[in-house]
Amino acid sequence: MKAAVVSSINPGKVEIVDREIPAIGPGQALVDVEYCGVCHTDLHVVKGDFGEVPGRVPGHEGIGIVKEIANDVTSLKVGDRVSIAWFYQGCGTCEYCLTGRETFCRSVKNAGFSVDGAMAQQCIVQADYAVKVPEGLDPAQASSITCAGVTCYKAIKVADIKPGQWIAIYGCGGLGNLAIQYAKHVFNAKVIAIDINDDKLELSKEVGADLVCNPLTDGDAGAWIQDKVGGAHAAVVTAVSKVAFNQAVNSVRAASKVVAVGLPPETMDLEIVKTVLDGIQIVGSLVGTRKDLEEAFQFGAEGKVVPIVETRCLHEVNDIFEEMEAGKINGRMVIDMHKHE
Ligand code: 8ID
Ligand code: ZN
Repeated sequence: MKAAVVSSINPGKVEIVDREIPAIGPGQALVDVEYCGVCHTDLHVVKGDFGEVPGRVPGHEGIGIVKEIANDVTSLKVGDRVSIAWFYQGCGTCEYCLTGRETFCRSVKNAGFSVDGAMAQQCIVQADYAVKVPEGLDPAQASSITCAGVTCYKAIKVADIKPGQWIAIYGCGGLGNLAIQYAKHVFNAKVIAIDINDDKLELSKEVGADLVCNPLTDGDAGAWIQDKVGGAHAAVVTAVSKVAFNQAVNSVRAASKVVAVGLPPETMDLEIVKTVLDGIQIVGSLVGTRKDLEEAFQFGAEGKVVPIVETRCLHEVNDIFEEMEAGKINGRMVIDMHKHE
């Protein structure tokens, strides 16, 4: 099978190689990958931002069809369409797994980082952890919900936003445009979109943002939001820059949450007095559980959330990373495993 693997000689790049189709073990299934979205997390992985993983197959926005199951598998059957997500497997027995917080399992496996992911023609999944794609959801669009969508859906849950309240979404890229859609069309919030690229803000308006702010031309987004709406009731930060995290803290009302989602390898500044006097809560949010993904898929199937995707070939992964780094992608680039140009 063809697979993209993290290069051991070209830093920050993948190589396309021929690999043996992996053999399934107990509890596992082999999936013929149809689509795999390219998430900014893949770029972090390939660049070694979370530790070097040469030879690893990246990809955690995978969608494919089950081709083979192990004898003991009862949760999937051949022909099912399933996802290959960052949350690949938990231990199933620890305090996190048992209390609905399975993504924080200390022995978690992550597709495309600690185990091989979906940027390959075939991929192994842990049957009980592969979430099924509902009827009526386009598989290329489903790939985008497998990480970007569910992550934003979960982050907005964590933000505790109520209908009619203002939520600020920092970073309107692959994740952010879906955060806007979930916030607006699922949680019935009013949305302020913040990005440093005007084309991202144009798209944000198209997908439902009520207000848009470009800090490069409108000035500090924190002050801008305080001025326009008296502060947001919550902020979700998907931007890959500490600047956005700092502005987010200044953009919320007292006793509000700032939900950190983006993963820039930096530290944010946090004014202690403001944090205390304003009762600001800053909380990290990591992808979503299997149940969150099931729900996030369903909103996609109902058309409340429509991922914006463009299909590409497997050999274009490095080009996609360059476009991502340059901020040129609107929505998500999705590798179509059956496309060869
Ligand atoms: O579970 C999680 N927490 C999770 C899941 C998936 C992805 C976290 N992530 C992380 C990724 O690893 C990455 O660090 O979220 C971040 C965003 O991923 P993405 O949406 O896939 O990346 P993108 O498509 O490149 O979008 C980033 C956007 O941020 C904007 C860019 O213009 C782009 O639209 N941005 C930047 I960079 N600096 C900004 C700033 N200062 C900014 N927007 C506003 N202010
Ligand atoms: Zn991701």
